[in-house]
Formats: sequence, structure tokens, C-alpha cells
Amino acid sequence: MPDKKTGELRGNRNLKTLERISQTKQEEEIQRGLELGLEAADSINDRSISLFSRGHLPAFAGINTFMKTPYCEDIREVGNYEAAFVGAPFDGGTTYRPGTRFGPQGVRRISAVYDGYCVDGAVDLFEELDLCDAGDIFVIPGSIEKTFDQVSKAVSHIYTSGVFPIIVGGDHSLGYPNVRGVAPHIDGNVGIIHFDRHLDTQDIDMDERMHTTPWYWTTNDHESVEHNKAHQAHSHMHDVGLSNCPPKNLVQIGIGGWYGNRPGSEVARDRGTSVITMKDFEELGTAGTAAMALDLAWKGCDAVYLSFDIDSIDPGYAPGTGTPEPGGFTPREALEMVRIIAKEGLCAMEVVEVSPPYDVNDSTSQLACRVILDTLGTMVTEGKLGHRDKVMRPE
Ligand SMILES: [Mn+2]
Repeated sequence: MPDKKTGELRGNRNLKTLERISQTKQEEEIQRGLELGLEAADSINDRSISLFSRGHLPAFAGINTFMKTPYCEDIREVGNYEAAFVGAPFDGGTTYRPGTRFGPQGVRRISAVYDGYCVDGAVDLFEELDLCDAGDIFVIPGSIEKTFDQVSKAVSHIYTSGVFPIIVGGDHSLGYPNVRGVAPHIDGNVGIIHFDRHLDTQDIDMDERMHTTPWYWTTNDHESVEHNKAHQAHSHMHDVGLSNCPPKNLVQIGIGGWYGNRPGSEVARDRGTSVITMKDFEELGTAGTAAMALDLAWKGCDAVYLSFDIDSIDPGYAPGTGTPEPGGFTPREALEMVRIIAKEGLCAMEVVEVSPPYDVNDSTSQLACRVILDTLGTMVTEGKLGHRDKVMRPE
């Protein structure tokens, strides 16, 4: 929108904002590339190019971490960063198509195309955010329960190191151990904004906790749990419901379609999770839906967690996923809602259900990457993450 007083276009305003952000990281990367990658051949006129690729360029070259950020191999050092990408390559909770164990690598691969500089967001992630790739959590392929314990402990380590966790799955069973890694460290209630075509609130699926069950185990309703036979039959599933995750603050956006919602409906109804169907979305619009989600999720809460199932985006755009369901969001709708929600700040985020073996042209992985970048970029410009104040000179 043009500025009301000056008539200046937003894009032009953004270019001026970006001009005020330092550009030291790129120079540092070039110097590092020349030092580690040696000087280029004599015929190369641009002497900032090194012999061996050690930075962002070429985008198709190199050893990929997420966004080619530093690999935090010694995980005790993760506290040196402000945000950390961490893979949870587990698809043992899948009930239809598998393959999400390759999700983190798919997202890393396509992320190499991005350089962190965004004109419509007026943000330069490399300058304004210390981001690393924490690598993957050691999941246990045959055991969902042991994987849950590994994931909660790993996420907890990142979060308690003062770092914003960006958890990339893996299937949606991870929602439960992910939140369990964060919520116990938060003084106050935690709301969850959940993009999905599916409720994911049933207790067990085919006799186990699966990717259809994360929110049953995350949100609390101790009364109904006492009466639940399935729970009593599974003594290892002891810690039902995190004490500070009320079901009403679980906002489920994009629910609908014809697959898998029958068992979860009863739980969603009994506990009173906040369900926004695709039909509701059509009536509310993107801004209205995002505003309603923020209202419901933040009510009585001190933090909000973002859970983004990539199947909430229409499979025409995001075919590489475990349980595709036509009639989902367009990428533009989903990303706009994500940006509005991220403005208020988040305690952590997850992007799940990216299954590269079913993907076409890396489109699904790329959308997952965009959900992450748009979230981070918004939080940075809103001063909820990163260090804009240190790298931007005043007007
Ligand atoms: Mn889903």
C-alpha cells in the first residue's frame, strides 16, 4: 500500500529500510570462503570468488545445512545462537504414506536457494539473526515412545539454552514430544496454533500413539483421561496432558476433508479445542482467521507455539506429504496467516509432514522452508527475535 501521506510504495519504503541494515555478514562470508576455499583461478575476474565453494554460492553447490548456516556440531554450544533449525527425521507415526524421515534433508536442500534477504518483508535474516543448524535428533526408527523421549530431551536442551527451536519433521506425532520439550519450562499457560486439515486429537490409532494423536497427549483434561480405557491399557503412556496446555487454547486451522477425523472429533468436542474449518476460513478470510487464532490461542496464555502441518496447504502446491487432502490453503493464504500470527511472537515452532519421496520439484520442501523464513523474518522485524537494534542504523 502506498503511504497515505507521501504516496510512497511499500516496496520502496522497504528498500530504504534494508539500506539501513549493515551488510557485514556477506563480506565475512567472502573472506572466510577465500581463507578456507583458496583463491580462484587466474581467469576469474571477481576475486571474491574462491576456488572451492565455502559459502552460499553457487546455491546448487556445497554441503547443505539449513540456509547454509553454521552447523552446530557441538550441541553444548547451541546457546551461542538465537535460533536453531533441528531435524526430527521420524516417520514411525505415519498411518498412510511414509517418507517424512527425509523431511529435514529435503528442507535443507531447497533452503540453499535462499540468501535471507527479503524485499517484501524488509528483513535481512543473516544480518539480523544468529541462526544455526543443530543437525538432527537421534530418533529410534522402530520405537515411537523412545523417539518421543529423545525428541523432548533434545528440544528442551535447545529451548533452555535460550534458543528459538525450529523443529522440522518428521510426522505429526512429534507435536507432542516437541511441546513437551518447551511447555514445562514456561511459567504460565501455552497456546498452540495448529495448521492442519486434520484434528490429530484422538487418543490412540491402531493401538499406538501415532501422527493422528499428538494433541490428545499434549492438551490436558484429566477428568476424561481417568475414564479412558485405552489410556489405562497403556501404562507407559502415563503423562497425559501437559498441565499448562489447555485445550481451548489449541486453535486448529484448516480442518476438513474426508480422512481420519472421526476418532479425533469426540476428543475435540469433549475438551473443547478451538476448531476453525476451511469453511470458517472462507468466511473469515486470511486476516480474520489469523486474528481469531491469535485471540483464542493467547487468551490466558503467556506463550504460543506454532505447529504447521504442510498438508494444510493444498496438495496441488504441496503434494509431498503423508495424508494429502484437496481443498487446502494456497501458499499465499497460509504464509499471510503465518506472518500475522508470528507478529505476536512464538516460543517455538514446528513444520511437519513433509515427505520428499512424494514431492514434485521440491515444491513441498520449499513451502516448508518458506513457512520457517516468513515466521523468522516477521519475528525479527517485530523485535521478537534476533538483534535488529544492533545492526540497523537509525533513520
Ligand atoms: Mn494433517
